[in-house]
Amino acid sequence: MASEITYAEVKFKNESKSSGTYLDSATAPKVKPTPHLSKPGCPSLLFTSLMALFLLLAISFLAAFIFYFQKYSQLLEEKKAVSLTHKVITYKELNCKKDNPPTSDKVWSCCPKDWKPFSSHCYFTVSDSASWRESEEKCSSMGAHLMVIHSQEEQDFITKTLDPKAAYYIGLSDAGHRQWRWVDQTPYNESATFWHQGEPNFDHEQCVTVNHRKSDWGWNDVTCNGKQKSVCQVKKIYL
Ligand code: MMA
Ligand code: CA
Repeated sequence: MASEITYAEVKFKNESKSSGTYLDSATAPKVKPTPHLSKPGCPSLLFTSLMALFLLLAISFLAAFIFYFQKYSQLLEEKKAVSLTHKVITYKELNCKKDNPPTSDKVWSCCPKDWKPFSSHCYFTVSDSASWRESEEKCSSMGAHLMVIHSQEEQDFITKTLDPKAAYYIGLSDAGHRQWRWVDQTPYNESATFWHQGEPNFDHEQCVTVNHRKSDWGWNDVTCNGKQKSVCQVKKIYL
């Protein structure tokens, strides 16, 4: 096995003389200097190249990892958005009646079991009391939203079935600065509102209930965290 030893300093003694160093270079044996690829403390070219290659690889892997991680996160977000917008609601039972005359090419108009039909919608009264937000979430979990009232007939239809001693959240709230908004994004039409006399009366009351006062049903603005019953609404299903 060949091994390499590098001498940092070599002194030559003259054989013929008992002591002393060579007097001239001609008499000194030719010592081939070991080819130094590097100075001490300086990495060899091979080592540097390997390190560079390794660094390049590491950076490439890191870049690829970041790239795919971002792609994956984006994909997850999209999937979440899709599952939110395409939420599957299963109604175990539908009550259908033949529309006469049919409003579309579909013949049957249906409401989920225990929901009350009126015009093109179905209504469900939630007797558990909750905040406005929780009530809306409850409706949403059933594929519905808090009731939106656009006519006196619609209000009369539902209030006939309600308890006059209770108040029920409807899908109307103040988006700020008395800007009333319906949960289904339909426009708030001032001329089709049914506020009780003197209502709405407090800026901090940003949610709305329908309740019975002095022999009539009407709207009252209330604080949104108060626990109230509620009415949900969903479009009829046409088959
Ligand atoms: C309560 C509360 C209000 C409502 C008034 C009407 C005292 O506050 O329900 O929202 O406007 O009653 O008197
Ligand atoms: Ca009020």
